[in-house]
Amino acid sequence: MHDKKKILVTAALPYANGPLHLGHLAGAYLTPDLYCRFKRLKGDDVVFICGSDEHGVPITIAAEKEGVNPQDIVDRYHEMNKSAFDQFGISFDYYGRTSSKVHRETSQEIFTTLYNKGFFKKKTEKQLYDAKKDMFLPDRYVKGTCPNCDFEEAYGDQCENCGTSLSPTELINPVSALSGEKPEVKETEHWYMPLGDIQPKFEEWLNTREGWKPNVLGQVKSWLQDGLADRAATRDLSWGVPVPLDEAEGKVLYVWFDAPIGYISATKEWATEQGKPEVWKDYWQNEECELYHFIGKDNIVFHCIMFPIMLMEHGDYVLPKNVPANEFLNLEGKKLSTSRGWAVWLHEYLEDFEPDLLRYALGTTLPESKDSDFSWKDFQARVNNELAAVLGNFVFRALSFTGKFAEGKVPELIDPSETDLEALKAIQTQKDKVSAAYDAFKFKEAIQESLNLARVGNKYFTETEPWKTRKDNPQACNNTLYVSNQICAALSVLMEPVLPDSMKKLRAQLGMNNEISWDQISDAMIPSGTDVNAGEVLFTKVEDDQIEAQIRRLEERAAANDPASNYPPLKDNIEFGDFMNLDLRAGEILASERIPKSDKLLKLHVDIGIETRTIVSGIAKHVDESTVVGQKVCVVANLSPKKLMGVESKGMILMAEDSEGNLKFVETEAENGSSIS
Ligand code: B3M
Ligand code: ZN
Repeated sequence: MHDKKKILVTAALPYANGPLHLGHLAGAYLTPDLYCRFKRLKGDDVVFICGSDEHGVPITIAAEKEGVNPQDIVDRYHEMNKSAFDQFGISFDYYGRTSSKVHRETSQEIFTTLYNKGFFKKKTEKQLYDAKKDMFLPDRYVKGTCPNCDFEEAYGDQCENCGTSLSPTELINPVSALSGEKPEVKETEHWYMPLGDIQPKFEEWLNTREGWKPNVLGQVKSWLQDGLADRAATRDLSWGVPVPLDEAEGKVLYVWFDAPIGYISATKEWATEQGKPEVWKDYWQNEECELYHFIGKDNIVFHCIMFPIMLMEHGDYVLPKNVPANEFLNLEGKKLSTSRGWAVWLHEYLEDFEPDLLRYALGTTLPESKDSDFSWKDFQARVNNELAAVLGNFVFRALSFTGKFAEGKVPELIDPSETDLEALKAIQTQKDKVSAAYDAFKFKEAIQESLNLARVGNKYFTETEPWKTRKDNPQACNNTLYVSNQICAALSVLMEPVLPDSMKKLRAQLGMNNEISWDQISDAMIPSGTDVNAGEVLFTKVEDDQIEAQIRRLEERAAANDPASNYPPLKDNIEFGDFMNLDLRAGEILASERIPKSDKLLKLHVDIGIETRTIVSGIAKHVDESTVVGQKVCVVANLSPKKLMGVESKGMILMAEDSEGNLKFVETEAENGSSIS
């Protein structure tokens, strides 16, 4: 037995501003769950922490979009996300939320300690301000052109096109995301973390870390190479943890200052829930405790640099032993995008398939060291060719054969052959390989090596031909069944981290209880004489039409979210002559009056060069009546006159309809009377 280690695992706190999708699961939640399940099996003392990130601009912007309070948004998505994780078997010990009282107090305490140590630099500086909304515009409240790559939709904190981290004042042509107005520049005061000053000390610490993934170290080194810049720990916002300083009225902590502290506050709440309120210190304030942050690559700078520096300067907390960040998961070859509807939502997935299938399919395609791709066809192939054809098939062959030809009991092993012994030896070999892979954060490898034991089992079963030996050499047949049952039992623990529900079913078939451990994996796990039963098959094949339905749903939603789809489809071609029959003229509105009893119609006098016409136009709801006089327009001049609400209309004014149904004039610079063709 190895010593029981204290292991504290955190998974990035998802913003409670929308539902979770596949990318979340593959990025930051499945891997720590695999790790924790493995470590628990090893007998380590594991605490697995996550929760909702309920502050920051992503939350307030979501609230503004829906016209509700930020609290309504976080309440809704906190519950929804907590439940989705639960259904996928993500085995958090505690799922907290950063709007809790404990979190507010913990964040304020950490800020105050750092403040008293003289950590922060107070700066007066110019920031963008929306005069119409009367508020400063930090982070995502401003959009504009990226100074690095000219992308026009860059946010004030980051350009999503080139990845550069930005500050709002760096944006070219900034506009307020709230009002669309050009922001003003106004002075304000903030407390900055002087990360650059701590850089030498930080680098010394970083050099003591071992086994960090190259994709993580690469990003960290590049930040360090550029030199760490000061970063504000406070914001001019009303939603968040209030800055605990009298002179900071109306300011809150920067969301990336308070969110990682959420790991600590959630651990405190977990300890209280255990009835041992002080026990959180055994993890956070214990040099022997191993702390691991599991995140996606966009969170690397915060977890690998900023949060460690905060904790280092505070002095009372452990620093991470490793931050095994994943890269991104794409979907069907394209970048996931919630706004464009290119995502598979977890709650939707659960309507159609078992959680274990996705855990396996994602576990074998994880973006561990580079971006990877999830496709529904690959999902089907993983389920059918690996789970059903290899694992499920082996288990079914072994157990149904035992049922039919050994009275449903694990037989005795007597005079085993070389082949029997080889197969039994594979249990230990695969156990060691899987264990080493988990310890090295190589999750795909761990899962593949686990499945390899079932491959060994299938090959062995085929080679030893129990359907033949049962007639001419019954003991050889019994030996095959003994060995196969031991392999099934080993698999039921080996594959437990990735397939918790199915392996529980398998153990029930094998007459095993659920108090399992890694050490228990051996070549003699279930004694001869144990009753086993084949029961239901563990995995059923996914059919083509099920996969086609998923792909269709994805494409339909993407099409519905595509702005181009809101325009009417193009009409059929016409002949040149048909077009030439139209008499289109440049004109100008000279006068406008409302038509009584109509909220749509305007009676317009339009100068079309040759004459002045009366035209009735259904645009009253779309134009500003005070500015229509003097408006240059295009007119269909040879339309047969028509009476509308008692007024004869001679012609039509061309209007363009946008994707939301708003009408705008088609303007022209040509002099009145000019023929348009
Ligand atoms: N909520 C960002 C994200 O969801 C942020 C993570 C916080 S972890 C302390 O990607
Ligand atoms: Zn850019």
